[in-house]
Amino acid sequence: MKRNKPGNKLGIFLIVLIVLITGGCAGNGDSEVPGPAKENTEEESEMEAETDIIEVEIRDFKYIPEVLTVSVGQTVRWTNYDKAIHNVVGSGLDSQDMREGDNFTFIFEKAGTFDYICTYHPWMEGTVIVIE
Ligand SMILES: [Cu+2]
Repeated sequence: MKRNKPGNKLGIFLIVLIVLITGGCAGNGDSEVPGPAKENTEEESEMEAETDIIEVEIRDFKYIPEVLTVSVGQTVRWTNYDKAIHNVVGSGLDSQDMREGDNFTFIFEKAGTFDYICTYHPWMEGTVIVIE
C-alpha cells in the first residue's frame, strides 16, 4: 500500500512540472515580445491622423463615456476591453458580437439622440447625441 504513494507523488510532480512549463512559456511569450509595443505606436499615429473618430471604451460592463455628444458627420468607434462579449445595439446601431479587442465604428449622419444597449447585458446603456 505504501508503495502507491511515491507513485502518486511522482504523478503530481509531473503535472506540476507540465503546468509550470506551460505557464512559464505563456508568461515569457507575453513579456518578451516587443512587437505589441511597436503595434501600439503605429495605432497611436493612425489615431492622430483620424482626428474625427470619437472613442467609446467598453470596460467593466460600461460604455465610457455613457453619454457622448458629437457633430453630424463624425465617426464613433466602440472598443471592447472586457473579456466578456458585448455589443452595441439600438437606434439603427448593430455592432454584432464584439470580443475583447474588437471595435465597431459608426458614422452619424443625422442629428438626434441615439440610445443603445448591450443585448447580452441590457443594463449596459449608452447614448450618442448628434448635433448639427
Ligand atoms: Cu455586454
